[in-house]
Amino acid sequence: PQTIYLKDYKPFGWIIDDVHLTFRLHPTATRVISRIRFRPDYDVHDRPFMLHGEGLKHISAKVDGHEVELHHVNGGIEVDVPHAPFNWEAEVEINPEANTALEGLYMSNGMYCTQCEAEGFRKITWYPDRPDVMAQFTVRIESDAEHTPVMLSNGNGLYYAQDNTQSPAPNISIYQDPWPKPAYLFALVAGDLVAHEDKFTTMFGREVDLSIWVRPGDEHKCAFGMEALKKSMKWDEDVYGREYDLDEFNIVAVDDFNMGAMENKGLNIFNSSCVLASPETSTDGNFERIEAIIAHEYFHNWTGNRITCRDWFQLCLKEGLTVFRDAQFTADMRSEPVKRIDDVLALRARQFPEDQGPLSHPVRPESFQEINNFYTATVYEKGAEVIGMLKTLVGDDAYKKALDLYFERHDGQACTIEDWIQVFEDSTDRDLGQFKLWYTQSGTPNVTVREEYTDDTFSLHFKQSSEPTPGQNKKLPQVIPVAVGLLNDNGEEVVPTKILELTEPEQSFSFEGHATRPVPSILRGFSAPVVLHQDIDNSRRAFLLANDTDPFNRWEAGRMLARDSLLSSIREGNAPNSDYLVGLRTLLGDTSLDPAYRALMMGQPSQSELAGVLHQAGVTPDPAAIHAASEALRSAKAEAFADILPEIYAANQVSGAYSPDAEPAGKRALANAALGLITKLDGGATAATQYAKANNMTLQLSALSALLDAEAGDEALQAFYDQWRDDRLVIDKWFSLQVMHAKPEALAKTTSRLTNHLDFDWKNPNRFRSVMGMLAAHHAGFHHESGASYALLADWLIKLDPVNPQTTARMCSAFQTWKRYDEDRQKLAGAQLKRIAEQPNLSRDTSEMISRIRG
Ligand code: DPP
Ligand code: ZN
Repeated sequence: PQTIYLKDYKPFGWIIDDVHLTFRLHPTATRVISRIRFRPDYDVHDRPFMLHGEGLKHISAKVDGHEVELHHVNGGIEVDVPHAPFNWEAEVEINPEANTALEGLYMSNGMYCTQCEAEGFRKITWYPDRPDVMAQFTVRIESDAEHTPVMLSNGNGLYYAQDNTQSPAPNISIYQDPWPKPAYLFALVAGDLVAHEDKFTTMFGREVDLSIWVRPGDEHKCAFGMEALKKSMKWDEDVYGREYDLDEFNIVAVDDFNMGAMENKGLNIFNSSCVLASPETSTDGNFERIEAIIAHEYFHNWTGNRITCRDWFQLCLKEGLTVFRDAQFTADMRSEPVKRIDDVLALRARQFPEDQGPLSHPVRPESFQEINNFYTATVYEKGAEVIGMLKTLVGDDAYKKALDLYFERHDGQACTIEDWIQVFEDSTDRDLGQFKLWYTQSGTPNVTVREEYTDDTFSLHFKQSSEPTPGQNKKLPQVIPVAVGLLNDNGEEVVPTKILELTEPEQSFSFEGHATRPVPSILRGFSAPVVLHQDIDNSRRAFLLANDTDPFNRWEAGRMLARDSLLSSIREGNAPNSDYLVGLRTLLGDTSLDPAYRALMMGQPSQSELAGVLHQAGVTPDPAAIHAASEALRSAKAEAFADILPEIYAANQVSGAYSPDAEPAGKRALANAALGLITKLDGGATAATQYAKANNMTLQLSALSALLDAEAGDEALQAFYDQWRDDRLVIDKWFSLQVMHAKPEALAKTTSRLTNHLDFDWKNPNRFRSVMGMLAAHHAGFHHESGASYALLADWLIKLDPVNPQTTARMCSAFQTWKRYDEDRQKLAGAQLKRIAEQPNLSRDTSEMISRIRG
């Protein structure tokens, strides 16, 4: 496959005045007629005229009314055209039903839908399918009346009617999008859908019709999403001054979808798992995620759609910023510290392993073979961290000024990271040259700090360094904002949070006038995505756990105690650390603390996180030992807290009607964390009672999970299946839970059995992920010494690749950590990677992933 480089970027050479598309829908033979007005971009129009296209059955192509010859080139066609404005008219045929890759126009449960990001539009018609070509679209959809009463596209609906001059009479729908957009934001939906409707009046008085479109039967799962949408619209006005810009806003739920959701202009398409919600079928976690994703896609209307990316290397321009914005939104709607901790947990679970392994790449990559492989934790989550650091460095007011300038200067444009940084330089007079390394340099920086106290002066001596990563051997020092506060022996804050700016490989900062030695709290709020190395003992951590005035670092102190306890039992067989157990006990009993926060405190580092920490420290992780130590710590906590757990459980029961708000959800989270430990003591008795009484999915699922943990879940598992067999999203959970709770040695067998279940519809990405994603996430079982799970996953990747390359390639990252482990495991995993690599006709997506992972 061909590698594409950022440095080779060239503009298209032509400008599009407008695009008219007509779709004559048919499940196996849809006709797409395009009429496009092109004119030369006189600065750059010396190249051949090239249009993308993939898998199109060509019918005709005309330039100014005359049929033209197509010269097929890699990825599309070249055509001889005049060096002057001209009209392009083409007709192609496509087969939505055969489109199992779910890119372009495809069918899901009898409904037509599209996914065009990143390069799906080229599977619909000949077009310059690149984000820097922006145009106004008018779309006419024609279809058989019976099966597709609802037909939607981007922008505003202009016309809907049945054409009785034809027989049978087709439905006709016309949409016009007044805002120029790149093709990746194109969308079309047609099917038998019903709407949950509402209205929103914008800050300047525009009345917007809002609809969430679902299959008949799902109407009762839309209300929460609609509220989330209205909150998002209001928040973007209040916080960023951004108004919605069309007369309608449509969301459609689709069962077969590769990603979470897609921000198509005025017509967002959602994986049904990311929009449909009801108390009976969705957990608190589902509700929170749905609220965040609706916000995310809505916020893209300005950060992504009105201002888009010049090329796909700039993906973080829209994704990093939009993730950052949705995180701000969630923090405002719910709890800021809890959201921050959740985000750091996710960053460490997904981005750190990526950045510390063979898939490491900069937030703005410099080359790719398949762009779909770069919708990564690094681009999204580290991309958002970079924006958070920028805001920390320039301050809130300057951030706001810079964003106003960004919207004013670049509205309607396709931009680069250079444009983004320029806006901050112009509005703050700061040189951000070194800061830009966050976009271009891959790898997670290490920051080491040493403390010194002499003559009333307290000093912090920092060092920063980064390991080599693929393609980048030498690293330059980065700008690292380190938020620091100082406490006295009584736990009072003597120096409030201050931002230290690290720019050198080694740098010191002093605090004068401290008659007694202060205790520093470093990297407050996780002010930079780095690994902090601090040589401090357990008693210091216990002090910070008890006293830190920064809620993130207080949680982090407990986390580090848990981590060190686990590492010392893995490496030296030591019993759980008493500083941790004592400190945590005090905290759990502190009812002045938010229950959601206390629930987070009860967690401990995941097994794969521990494996990563050991690997970074030069120790080969043993998955079985890590598993044993993790279980032992949980049991030790259960015993140590046996007397307080029932009270915590009882005090955090929520009565009355279900609400997914932060407060009751936090209580349920704490009660359920307590239930997990109680189950270690009572063998599942409390969980069984909760299961029997549960009237919402949060309680039902956590009870089932506890029962499975106690190996007392068979009956409940069957009951759960019988109750929910007709609800796809709940059955996904049923599959996942069984994989998650398998014993390490039985994981491959359990998973294999589940793949033979009648409901294992492996072509549905959600179902595939609910099983295979959990297999990969089961650390001790996936890395079991038998290698059985490696082989099973490889079998399924090989099977899925010809059907759906994108979902296959995404799942390959399960193998990204394979070189952490011992030689025997490396041999087993390596053999499976080789087997995948040697498949004939492997997709570009999967072949790129496997070759990067093999290194
Ligand atoms: N652009 C989508 C999102 O991140 C993913 N395709 O919202
Ligand atoms: Zn996004």
